[in-house]
Amino acid sequence: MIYKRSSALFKEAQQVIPGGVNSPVRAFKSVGGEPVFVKRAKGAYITDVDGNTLIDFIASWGPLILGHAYEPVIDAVCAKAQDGTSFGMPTEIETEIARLAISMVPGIEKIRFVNSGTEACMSAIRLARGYTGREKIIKFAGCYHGHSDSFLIAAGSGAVTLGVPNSPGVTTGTARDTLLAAYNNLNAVEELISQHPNEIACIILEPAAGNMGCIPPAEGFLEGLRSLCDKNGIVLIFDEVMTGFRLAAGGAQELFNVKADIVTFGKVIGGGLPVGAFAANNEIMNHLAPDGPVYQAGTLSGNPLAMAAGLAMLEELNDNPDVYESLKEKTAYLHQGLESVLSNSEIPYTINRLGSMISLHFTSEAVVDFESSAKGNNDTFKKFFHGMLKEGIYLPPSAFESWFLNDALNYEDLDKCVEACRKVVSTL
Ligand code: KE4
Repeated sequence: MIYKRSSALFKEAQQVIPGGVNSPVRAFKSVGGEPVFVKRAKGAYITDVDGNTLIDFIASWGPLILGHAYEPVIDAVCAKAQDGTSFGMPTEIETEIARLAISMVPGIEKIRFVNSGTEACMSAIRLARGYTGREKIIKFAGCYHGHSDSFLIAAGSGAVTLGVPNSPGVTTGTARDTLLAAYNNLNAVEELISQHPNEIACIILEPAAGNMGCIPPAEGFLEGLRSLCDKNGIVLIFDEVMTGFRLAAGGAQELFNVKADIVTFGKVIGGGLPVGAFAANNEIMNHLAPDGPVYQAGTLSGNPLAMAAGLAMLEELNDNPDVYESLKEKTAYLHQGLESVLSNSEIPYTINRLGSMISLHFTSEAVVDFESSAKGNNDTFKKFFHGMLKEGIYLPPSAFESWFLNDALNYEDLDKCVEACRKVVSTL
């Protein structure tokens, strides 16, 4: 694979954009080397600026669950654009997609659209704080909810409890209100609740984590959080930016049959355009401006082009629910293929999988939280990533990410991924 043009474009980009990218994970910092610049993509295949064709296992970090440049989405956006791109006034299509999302997702009665998953999660914790009158939040080490200050908090020393900023610019005051627990550890949550009686507004988590690699919730974990929140008047927030409309039409709430109080969305709900959303029952959502006192706003929220893309995507998923079984079977097939290669190698590995999310960790330990995910051998991952890229397989450029399958992938593509894995593993 030649990356001459990508390399030249990267040098140019770095002159005018920090790190040459508009989102850090794209810069290949954790795998080394230089990012690939995309020219176009269709279905499961990316064509980069050097003319290389890559089989895509990121799907733009999740949104493109039906593949790139999906006709109904493209047609909807092109048609909508003829009528104008933005008005800052209410439009009918916002109600249409709101009605459809509410019909697909359990337990929500109203939904507010924003422009990113970050905005959705940031607004959801403000709503929870406004609704409960409490200030602290509990999040889990390794879960990512976007880049707003309350979430850029790493674990304190020792036991994962008092948050400390993990980015300059986040104040200690903000960090003080973010409490941390280890994912899948109910006792840690109980401990925090007993240390902070009546102070905790919400618990926010990825109901199945995708930002430590893919980590499904342990048996009883979600149910346990639901009952702790009920007992202590705490709002349970499922951050379904990744899992929403991906694990099932009704997301993780449907898959695990556990109800959150507030659910956040991103990625799939926008069909590849910038859309985030947060939703809850009327009692909670009616606290939101302009009906209620909790303020939240956005010039491009509910943008007609983004709504057209999202509506077309949700309609496709709602009308063809078999896609979830198809994605699950393809991901299981891939899992089996990777196992068949790795189990015959000397390399310690663990594969986690849930629905169309899968991740490969170069550790023999079970990966159940951030600490165990961090035990993966990153040097091996780097070599694996670049080896697979050379074979035309595009994986997430970080060991702390989930792979996302799209339904445009066929079994031949999956076999190519397994064959590439076989070749690369023999060189590790
Ligand atoms: P955005 O602001 O990037 O749209 O969404 C933030 C977010 C919130 N919640 C979850 C569970 C998420 O996974 C994300 C964003 N995911 C990352 C990938 N792990 C986006 C990729 C990037 O940062 O460029």
